[in-house]
Amino acid sequence: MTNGLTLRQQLDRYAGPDSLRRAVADVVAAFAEAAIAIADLTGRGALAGITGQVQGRNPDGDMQKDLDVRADQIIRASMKGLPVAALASEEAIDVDILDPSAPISVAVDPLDGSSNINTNMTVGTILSIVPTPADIRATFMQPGTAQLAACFVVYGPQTALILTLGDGVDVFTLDRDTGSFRLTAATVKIPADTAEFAINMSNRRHWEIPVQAYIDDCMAGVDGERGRDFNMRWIGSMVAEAFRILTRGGIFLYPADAREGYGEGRLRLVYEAQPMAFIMEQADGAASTGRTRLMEIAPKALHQRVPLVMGSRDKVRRLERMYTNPNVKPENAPLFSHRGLFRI
Ligand code: AHM
Ligand code: MG
Repeated sequence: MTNGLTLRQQLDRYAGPDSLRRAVADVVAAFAEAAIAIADLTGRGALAGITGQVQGRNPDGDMQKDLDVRADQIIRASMKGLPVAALASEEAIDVDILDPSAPISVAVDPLDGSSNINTNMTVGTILSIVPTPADIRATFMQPGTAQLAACFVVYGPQTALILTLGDGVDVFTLDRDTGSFRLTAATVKIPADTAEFAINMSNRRHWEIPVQAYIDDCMAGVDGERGRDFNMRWIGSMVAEAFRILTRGGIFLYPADAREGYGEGRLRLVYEAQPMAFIMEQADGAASTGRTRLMEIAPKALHQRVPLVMGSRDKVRRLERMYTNPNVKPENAPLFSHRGLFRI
């Protein structure tokens, strides 16, 4: 259980006299303050001038909404004066060099779930903290295993901050009376045995066969291979799906698919998948591309995409087995054989 510590108190305990840890603690604290400002904006919505209107496109070609832009500005401002060497954001083409001599660097997705902004659904902010290597240009080319901390905030009915400093995962909830985050769940563990999956089903026909086979088994329920019924959830904000998985287990998939531009899925490696993978693993879950442990991938480009499967460890392992199972072939996949798509 928890002892109601504030995030700041928890960070001070973690940092002690260590200067690298102090830098991490200060950055997480500043990020949390920025998140409170973003939570306020999302909560006020149209009253704060947030319309969900498109303002342009980000480096990846996604529509950029007004809250994306505001959130990016708030996060950038919060990092001023901190020991941060480089800042990477989903909303900027290039890395921003702040203090090249600083020991740590940060990558952020200022607003995850942008398409949900004007529908009053949960969105969030994601942070990854990495050490600054000798060659600063290699900062965001490090595998996920190099991360020092990962954090995300969900702006839902509650504003919650989920944090790993490399030794388990803690959940803090925003106390609106004091304006501070308080520890509400310590050392959370992802339940292993739950029957929920999350995937954008409308893309089914574009997925690879192993993903189709995995989901088809879930859909077959008690009548299929798995011998039990499953339940589907899809919010369209990865942060919300991740929070649900941390709370009650399950699996989330954004796989590669055959649509143009989706050959490596949709989610970005550096500031979406890597921090989520770190948090999942620290909560006894797993994160994978289906073929590879996600944490071991070294990015080749800042805005690189990656297929992401995360959640309860057993479920992620089962999906991985689909990729190596010689029986999972087009002719054996249930819907394909029923419909005869691959028959001549
Ligand atoms: P964003 O950071 O631009 O909001 O994109 C990421 C989001 C994820 O939160 C979510 O899982 C996914 O995009 C939904 O994509 P789709 O609309 O293709 O289902
Ligand atoms: Mg995102």
